[in-house]
Amino acid sequence: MTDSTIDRNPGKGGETHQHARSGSANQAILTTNQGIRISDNQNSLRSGTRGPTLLEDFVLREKIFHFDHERIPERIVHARGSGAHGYFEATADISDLSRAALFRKGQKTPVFARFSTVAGGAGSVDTPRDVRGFAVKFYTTEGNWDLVGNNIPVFFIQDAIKFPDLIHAVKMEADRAYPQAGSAHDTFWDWASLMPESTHMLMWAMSDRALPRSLRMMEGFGIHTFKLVNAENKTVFVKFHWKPKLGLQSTVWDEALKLQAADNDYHRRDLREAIAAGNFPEWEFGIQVFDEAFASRQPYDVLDATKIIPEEEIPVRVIGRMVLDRNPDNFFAEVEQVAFCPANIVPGVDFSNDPLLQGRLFSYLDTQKSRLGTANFHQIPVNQPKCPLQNFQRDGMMQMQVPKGRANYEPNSLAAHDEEAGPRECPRTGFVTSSAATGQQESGDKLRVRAELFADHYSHARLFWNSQDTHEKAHIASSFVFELSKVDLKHVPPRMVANLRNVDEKLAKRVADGLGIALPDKAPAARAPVDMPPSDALSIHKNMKHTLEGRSVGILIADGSDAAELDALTKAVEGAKAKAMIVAPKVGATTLSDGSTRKADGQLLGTPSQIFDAIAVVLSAKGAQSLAGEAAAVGFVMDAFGHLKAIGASKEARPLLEKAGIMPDAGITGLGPDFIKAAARRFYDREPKVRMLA
Ligand code: HDE
Repeated sequence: MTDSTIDRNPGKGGETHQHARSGSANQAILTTNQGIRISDNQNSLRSGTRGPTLLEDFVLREKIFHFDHERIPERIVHARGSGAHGYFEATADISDLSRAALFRKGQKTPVFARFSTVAGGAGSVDTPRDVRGFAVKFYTTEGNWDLVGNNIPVFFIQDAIKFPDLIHAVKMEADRAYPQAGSAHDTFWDWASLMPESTHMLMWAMSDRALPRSLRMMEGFGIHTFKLVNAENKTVFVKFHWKPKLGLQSTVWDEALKLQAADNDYHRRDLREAIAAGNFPEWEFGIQVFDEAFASRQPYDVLDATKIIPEEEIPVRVIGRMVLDRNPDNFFAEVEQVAFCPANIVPGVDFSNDPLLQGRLFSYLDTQKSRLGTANFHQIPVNQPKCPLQNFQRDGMMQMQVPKGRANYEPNSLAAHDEEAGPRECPRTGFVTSSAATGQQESGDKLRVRAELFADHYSHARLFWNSQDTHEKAHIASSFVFELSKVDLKHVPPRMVANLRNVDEKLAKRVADGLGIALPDKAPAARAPVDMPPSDALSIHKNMKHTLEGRSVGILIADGSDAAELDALTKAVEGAKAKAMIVAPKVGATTLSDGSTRKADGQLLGTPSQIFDAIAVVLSAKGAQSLAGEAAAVGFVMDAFGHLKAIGASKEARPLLEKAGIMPDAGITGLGPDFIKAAARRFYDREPKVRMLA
């Protein structure tokens, strides 16, 4: 036995073994939470060698007790998420629009961002068809601003009062606790088909927006209309946008499904590895600014979160960038405990009267108290503002601060010196609600009603549909077919298709045909939809970048692969700022043509091509012949073909491609520069060759 092993065997002659790792002289010493040094972390205290464990063992009790309480209630929505630290940098002067310090040109503000799926639990998978949360906490010099948005610019509902119904319907069904992380089930479509206001969001959720390739390749949106307020208290309306530097990229549905088996943690791993490798994810931050006059001219209500403002009408003006450059040190302490709240706002930004936003202002504070167990959750490091925080709020569970003195109320006249009397409000620089600042009156009867234009449920769904290209339309129609095909309640799919007839007759027909049901009568629309000019900004395909940057290429090799070919290819992939990952039947060592050996990054059976953006096959004739008899190798190339990826192959590797039934196609190349060019994109034109879409 060496001194670095632990002897768990009973000792000779009945003596108790207590050998633990013995560290070097400067190794940290293990203690209890009270700082008491622990002599033995291997054996609990018992009465005699084979006797009962003693209650006196405070080391054991504290350790187990802490462990028993290691989990906190998971978020009711957005339970599964990944996060990172970084900074926001203001790159334009918008002092005419907002007095917020974080928007001063050149100002750098630390941020913490968390991305999430909505429906699944914390232990679910990363790639279901779902909306992604996009929440950013800006630690500004004037307090924390939380922009808690999604990767889709609209929402399912117009009024916060419907949120619990939406979430109950979409999450796992109450009696059976499945499905875990998807909307393809009875209760969701039952609810959605009865809620025509959800139609626009459904179009987005059925599109490839709900299947992002990477958290680094999706847009983010503040969704609601907010306000910016300048130093003269002049206000304008604003929508917030995040645009990824790597461009938009989504997976295809079959790929997303298979990714759930290939790597549950696909997005989480991708984000962490990119940051660890110094490939810091980056987004441009943009604003759409408009005024009351613009708002009142539109055929929709800007306070309705189921509507967008077309970028062709009001272009997005880039005013900053966010870079995520540091991984969390501890997932629980930071990603799990981060507490976002849309009500956290700074002077220079303000809320609008969007009835969905107004409901959120209350909800999040409440949820954090129950989730994190105390009103003092703002003292958890990831939630702490990075500017002075002083008030007379006191005590409560887990209070970490130790305020001095008697002054815990104001006004007071306790002290001769101001600093001993505690803080006072500051009308000059403090937050002022914009309507109060401008003297604008907000009054009216107490009513449970929505403004008239909220009754238009279809115009924007139609605008979205009309803005998609042929491939995107086929994906949307097919997703409706897939999701509704999972619904057992026979009356629900026709009701949904009846709603879709208000969006587009052809879409409704494609979905009905795909389901094999008769086209139902058109659902009556509460307000007749209007036609709006298509908007390119709504299409992923029109906003994709043909680039390999930030992507990964899987290279399949086996014994006998050509060493020079492999080296040249690896260099070319890395030169295009992508990751080259070697996949081989044996992970330890593959012997190449020149006798050298290569370690693989992944073993063939556990590393399917779904996890790569493009693949290359570098095989000798013998290697290709033997891999043609291995289902995992055939599947590797067949799936890459089905997922519309570029495939580079040496001449000798062709038999494997033939075995996989791969046809000639623009994305099938040799291993030279033509492969690097092809690997920078997907080949959507190939799709009719590989699957039947609705
Ligand atoms: Fe949330 N939402 N939400 N939500 N939401 C939560 O807060 C809620 C809504 C969003 O990474 C919860 O801390 C209500 C819209 C994100 O920690 C909870 C309503 C949008 C996250 C909550 C909405 C969002 C949440 C659950 C209707 C897009 C994850 C745990 C009025 C703009 C934040 C938590 C993170 C989280 C309530 C609607 C985005 C329960 C009542 C619209 C990204 O408080």
